[in-house]
Amino acid sequence: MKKLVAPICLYFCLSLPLLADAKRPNVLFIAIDDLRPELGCYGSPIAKSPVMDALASDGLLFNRAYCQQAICSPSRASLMTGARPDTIRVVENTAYFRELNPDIVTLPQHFIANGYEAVYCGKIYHARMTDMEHSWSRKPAFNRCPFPRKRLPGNYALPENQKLWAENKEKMLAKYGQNGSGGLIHGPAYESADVEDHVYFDGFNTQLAIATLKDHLQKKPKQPLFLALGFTKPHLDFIAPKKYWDLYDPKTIKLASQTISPKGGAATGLHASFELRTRHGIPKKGPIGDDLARTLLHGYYACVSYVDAQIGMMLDALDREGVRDNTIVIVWGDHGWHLGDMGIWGKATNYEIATRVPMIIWTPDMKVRGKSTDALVELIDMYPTLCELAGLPLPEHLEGHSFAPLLNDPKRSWKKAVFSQFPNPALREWAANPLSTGMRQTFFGPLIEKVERGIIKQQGDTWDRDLFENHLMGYTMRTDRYRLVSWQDHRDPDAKPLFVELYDHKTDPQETVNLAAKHPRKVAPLVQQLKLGWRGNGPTSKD
Ligand SMILES: [Ca+2]
Repeated sequence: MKKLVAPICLYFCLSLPLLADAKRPNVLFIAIDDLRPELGCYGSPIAKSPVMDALASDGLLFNRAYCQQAICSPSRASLMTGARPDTIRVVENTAYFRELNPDIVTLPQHFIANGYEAVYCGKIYHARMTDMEHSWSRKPAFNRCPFPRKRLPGNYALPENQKLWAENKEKMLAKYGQNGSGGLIHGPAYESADVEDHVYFDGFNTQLAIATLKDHLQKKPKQPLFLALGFTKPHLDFIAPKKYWDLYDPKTIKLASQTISPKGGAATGLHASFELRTRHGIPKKGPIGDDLARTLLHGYYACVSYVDAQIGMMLDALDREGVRDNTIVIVWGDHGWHLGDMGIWGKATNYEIATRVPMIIWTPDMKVRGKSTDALVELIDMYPTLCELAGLPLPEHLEGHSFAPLLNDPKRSWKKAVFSQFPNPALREWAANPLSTGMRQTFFGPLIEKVERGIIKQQGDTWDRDLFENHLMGYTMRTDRYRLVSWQDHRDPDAKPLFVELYDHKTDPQETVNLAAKHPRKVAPLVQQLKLGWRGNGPTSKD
């Protein structure tokens, strides 16, 4: 034995740092804005997504992944901090998680602390809340990108659309002033221009990410890289190069099949499609006609295919640079989207269509490939998962569970329930902010009054304007079989819910009938289960 001591010691002394570097995988972290799980690999007969389909066929597809809140900033802030919206107090788009949680350690920040370089291209956090100081260790290689960033007015490439956007901007500013016009300035809801991919933001950012990968590998070949690439499509406006529109025959595009609100559902559970209606050419009230709906769907699918093609270029770059076999790839969407489903357009609800997200993971050494899992998982689980897969310790503040065990055993039993939340969709602005006076003065005023009348009628004596506008929170829980939505005053967790919804996915996967009033015996235990929260509904032990 004694003879072995010296060589073993020598081996470890010399090779541990090298081994650690060589074994620590890169992470390609791909975020897609407003992508609902409508891809070929999710069974869509329409969407053309060959790259993501191929990734899923060699990786693991999550059939039941859910966001924590169906709107950009809260969803992303929760995922990136590993803490839930209520914990970090980010439940609308303008609250900055870093200002409210100065010391919280984000996912890329934790990777940096463990020896990684971390860099982002495109949209990872929301808007200007980029957390540059803490979450990222370098800037992208702008100087090595083969294309310049084009500044397109309103993000449109076609002059006629740029003109419409500029005219609308002038009109809204004149009418409502700077404060009341923030979300109202838009041009058309879609654009098909015969331009190259990099002319628009997502194509440019893909090239930038590829250039940054090359730059990193040349400058720091031994340092593992956390590369985040965030796409802004298929978020409105549905803008994509013409060649992606040409992939689809509009005649084959089917409109939403469930176009009315849930029977007996919460009057406060759905909004009046504010985000879409701000666009030029979209009716400011009333239904969206079938022809327009079909064009909007066409635009959405074109954007999905555009993003899919960019992911293909990014994955090809990993292969070309020889790092694919040491890179974890994860692709996710920040929330779902109602494309006319339940009669509305947009995100920002507590229902399945808005809370369910696409998620695909691929790792070089996963043992099971090309499978999907029905396990209930949440975007908040990504932080501990990536830590586990990269061999990093887990920070104590995390409120999710690593789903790494599912990679090798996709059918194992897992969480009992997952959780999302959204403040009153009907009486909030599109950024989930409380309604401003300015909003009520816009063309939305009558729409708001109409939904408000419905809420007052449903709630009777429990209607309270301040509570419903500023303090109401819908907490929703998805179990294997049910979706429960409990509308309550978030300031008092013990108060009786103001309204409860129950949907049975075994018999009603589109959530068309609220069963809560008819089945109080089913509701009671589920309300108790909801109260146990994520801590009381974690993964079941296999043994
Ligand atoms: Ca989003």
